[in-house]
Amino acid sequence: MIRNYATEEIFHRYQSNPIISVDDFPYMANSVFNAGATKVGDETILLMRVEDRRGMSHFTVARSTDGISDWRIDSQPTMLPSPDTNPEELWGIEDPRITCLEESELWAVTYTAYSEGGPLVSLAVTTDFKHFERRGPVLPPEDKDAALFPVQFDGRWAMIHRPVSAHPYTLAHIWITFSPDLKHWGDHQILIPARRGGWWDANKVGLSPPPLRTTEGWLILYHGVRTTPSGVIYRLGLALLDLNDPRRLIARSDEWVFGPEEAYEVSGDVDKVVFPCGWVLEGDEIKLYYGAADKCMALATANISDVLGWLKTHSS
Ligand code: BMA
Repeated sequence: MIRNYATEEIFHRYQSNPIISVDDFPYMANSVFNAGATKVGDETILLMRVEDRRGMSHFTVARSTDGISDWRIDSQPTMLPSPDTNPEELWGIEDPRITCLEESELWAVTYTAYSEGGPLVSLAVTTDFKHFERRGPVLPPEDKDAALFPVQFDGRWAMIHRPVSAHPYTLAHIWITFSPDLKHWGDHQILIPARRGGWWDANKVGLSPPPLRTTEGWLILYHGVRTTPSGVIYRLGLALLDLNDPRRLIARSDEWVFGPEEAYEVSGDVDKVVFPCGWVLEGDEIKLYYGAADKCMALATANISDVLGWLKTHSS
């Protein structure tokens, strides 16, 4: 079989990466990574996961006019875990994904709440990224890597997520589920299965940033977790879903499109990890915000038509 091997990189790292590290912080913390991202007016907002020096995570907002530099970081944590009111947040809150719900002008934040029963998916909404209204846990443990679509499909919200089964032979696949009210979820099905064997995304995959609407379909960036004798490697691949029926997978890349290479991605609290939870599309340019080695925040950019073109020629 003749196939196309990639000849050039599609995502380009910002030359002054990392864009934010704990050295930039107004208070002491262990690490800042895996931020959700969105635009509010002219500003880019990063809702960053910050791990404190006890090992527990909370969220802090950073704002920038160009989405690249001069980040203004809230002087105190913006959203702390609240185990008194929300026991599922006992060991912290992690990896927020932001979706602007278009009809309501409400931002939905899906995040991992680290409960005594394991990590689960929680939902909060905000209008200003200062105050957050918790809607509580929406999917039980173990489940992570969830994000909503910005629009409804036939009157129902859709959410992508990644449950993990306790069954030893079951792989960790990406799933999709639907809800009439953002509270009750059903019609669960596998959306992007983990591959098997020697693939870069064998055994465990998860959604990275929320789905991005393009003329060709919903663009998905997902991570594949490769287990090696020296630890895991988190890399990223692309997929495309049907615009009207997001259960339909139109394309999926065979190669990974982005992986850890630079020193700040290869060495940190967890080595060899690139983990984006947010991206912003402005004109033709995607700005991809990713956690690097569970230690700092970095930026890469890509042209949307290059990304879609690459996916067409690198789909299995
Ligand atoms: C995943 C998540 C991420 C983390 C990644 C690599 O399971 O917990 O928050 O960045 O592992 O450690």
